[in-house]
Amino acid sequence: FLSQPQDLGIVAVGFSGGQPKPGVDAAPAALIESGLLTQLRDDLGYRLHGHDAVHSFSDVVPAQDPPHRGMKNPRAVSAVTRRIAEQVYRHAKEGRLVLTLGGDHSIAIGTIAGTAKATRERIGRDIAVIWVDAHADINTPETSGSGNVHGMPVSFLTGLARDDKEEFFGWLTDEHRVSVKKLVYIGLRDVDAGEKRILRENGIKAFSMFDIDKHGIGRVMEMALAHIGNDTPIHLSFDVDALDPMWAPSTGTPVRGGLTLREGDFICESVHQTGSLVAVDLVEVNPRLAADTDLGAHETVRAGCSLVRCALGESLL
Ligand code: 5AB
Ligand code: MN
Ligand code: MN
Ligand code: MN
Repeated sequence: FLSQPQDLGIVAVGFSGGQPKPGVDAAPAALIESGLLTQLRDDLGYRLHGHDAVHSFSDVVPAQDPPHRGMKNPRAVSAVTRRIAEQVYRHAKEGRLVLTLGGDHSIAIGTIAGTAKATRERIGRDIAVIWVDAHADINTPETSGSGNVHGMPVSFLTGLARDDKEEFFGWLTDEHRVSVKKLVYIGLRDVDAGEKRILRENGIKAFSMFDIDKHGIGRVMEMALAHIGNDTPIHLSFDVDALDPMWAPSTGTPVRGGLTLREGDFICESVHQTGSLVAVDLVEVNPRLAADTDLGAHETVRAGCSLVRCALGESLL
């Protein structure tokens, strides 16, 4: 689907406003400092675009941002994700693969909106989304117990949550949205009661850790890709907390009983192998957390780099 498959658009976003813990904004710099972009360029042969800056988009973050429908920092998250959508859109419209380094998972409102719109305009196709996460991130403002928008991106992207006002994600239109039928989850193990109801009522395809233990990751990936259908452009949104905290302790909402690093890499390799990948997000790495072990942050960054390299074809022989 890409007209320039060796051209990689980079969107590095140091944004943490979708959740309360500082530090997730430091992830893009940590990933880049550990050599990720150099590896993508020198070892995997990508031509990089937009890699010279880590964006904070502080110019669109308002000084006052009281809650709206229980959402915390709603104007900031809305404005920042809108800017991210524009940047991702510009890369994707050129036919480049787009890699976004977050940031908390609220940024996926922008990344997926951007690829969905660009892919429709460029080749007239709807994208599918593979969401790899311990969490479903499909709360509406009304079902959310926390008010943290990083637990809501999928509801806004699918249109299950909507708001008329531009400053509260009202800028999202149909061209930015994805169908619940083109969404697949992998790695779930901490899903809120309200989210379970949403998944059930909308018939959303989800492979939990139970399914992975039962069938093995190989079979789960076959089923996940079969659900999406051959020859569908894929946006992979990878929350590092899908991995077990043993591999990725430095993240805001760790949940035990997760994927091994090898299973995570395998998911990314399988998606790469389809040849249909149009965008990848890596989110929720927080180098400030579990930094007491010091190895914690380093290991998490290293795991994140590995996932991205696998999604971009490192393991191809
Ligand atoms: B993450 C929770 N469901 O809504 C909520 O890390 C957690 O992007 C959301 O997956 C976790 O606050 C968001 C309890
Ligand atoms: Mn998560
Ligand atoms: Mn998430
Ligand atoms: Mn998390």
